[in-house]
Amino acid sequence: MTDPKLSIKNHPCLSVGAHGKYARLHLPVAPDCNVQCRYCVRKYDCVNESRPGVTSKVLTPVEAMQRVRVLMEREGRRISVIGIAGPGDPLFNDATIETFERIHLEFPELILCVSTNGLLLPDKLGDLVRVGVSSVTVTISAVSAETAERIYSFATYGGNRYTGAESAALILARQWEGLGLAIDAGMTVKVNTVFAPGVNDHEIPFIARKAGRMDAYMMNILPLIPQGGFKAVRRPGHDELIALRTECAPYIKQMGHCRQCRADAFGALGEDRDMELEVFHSKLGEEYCEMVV
Ligand code: CLF
Ligand code: SF4
Repeated sequence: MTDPKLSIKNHPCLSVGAHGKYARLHLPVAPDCNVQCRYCVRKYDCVNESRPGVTSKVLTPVEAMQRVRVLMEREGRRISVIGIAGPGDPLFNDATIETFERIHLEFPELILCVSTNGLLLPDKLGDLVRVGVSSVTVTISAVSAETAERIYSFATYGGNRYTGAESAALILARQWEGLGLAIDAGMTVKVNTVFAPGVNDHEIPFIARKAGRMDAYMMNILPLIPQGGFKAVRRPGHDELIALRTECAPYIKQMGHCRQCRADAFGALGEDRDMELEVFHSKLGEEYCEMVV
């Protein structure tokens, strides 16, 4: 695992000082998801971490590794973090651990970062530690099962499908357990919370307080992108987002520079190179590499 101090200092999401200086590369190797958030339209990237856009082209671990090699060769000094953030839940896809393992063997200096809905975090934590992941984001948008039930419609776990109150309670329990275990394992843990006005705003300060008490490093409150079953819920305005972050700030450090980037994003935050089509020839091989980065 990367030195925890460096994994914060050089991480463009965790450090305001690093966000204009260092780039992160997201590898879209995780298409499947084990829960259904009601605001998620599955043809897009996971909106717990990303904004909807052109669907990411899913890469295999081998293709992901080629992308890492090409970009490290081209601008390695600027890249500090490799993240896996979808398009589904990274921990529900075996390709995630395999990809991290390959990267860690070849580029041990890179900070490895994963974003998850948390359902599988207690089960996969040992694998994440083994392959060198030092930074974890868990999306937690409720503290009560009633509110969680309004957010999630089902969960698949251990071969069973859970719905209603049962799935809400399962998801919440696993999220908080995973968060605590990841902190105990020495990881830097960020909580992402989707702010859906009228649905969970009253619980967000409680999430902040609980996560702060457990020593999570940072909270990122993301404004809802209204779609799917949440189409009728409005997107919160800038002022109410700032007010909520201010209310939560005494409990846990707040992130204010998130760009809700895509599962295949590349560049410094806000650079928006993820929206460009970059076509180039790999210096490393003969293969022609067409990438959306
Ligand atoms: Fe990616 Fe997320 Fe890691 Fe950053 S993004 S997996 S913590 S390396 Fe960053 Fe993008 Fe916001 Fe995420 S700006 S959506 S917070
Ligand atoms: Fe969609 Fe992400 Fe929720 Fe899965 S965890 S349903 S991909 S928003």
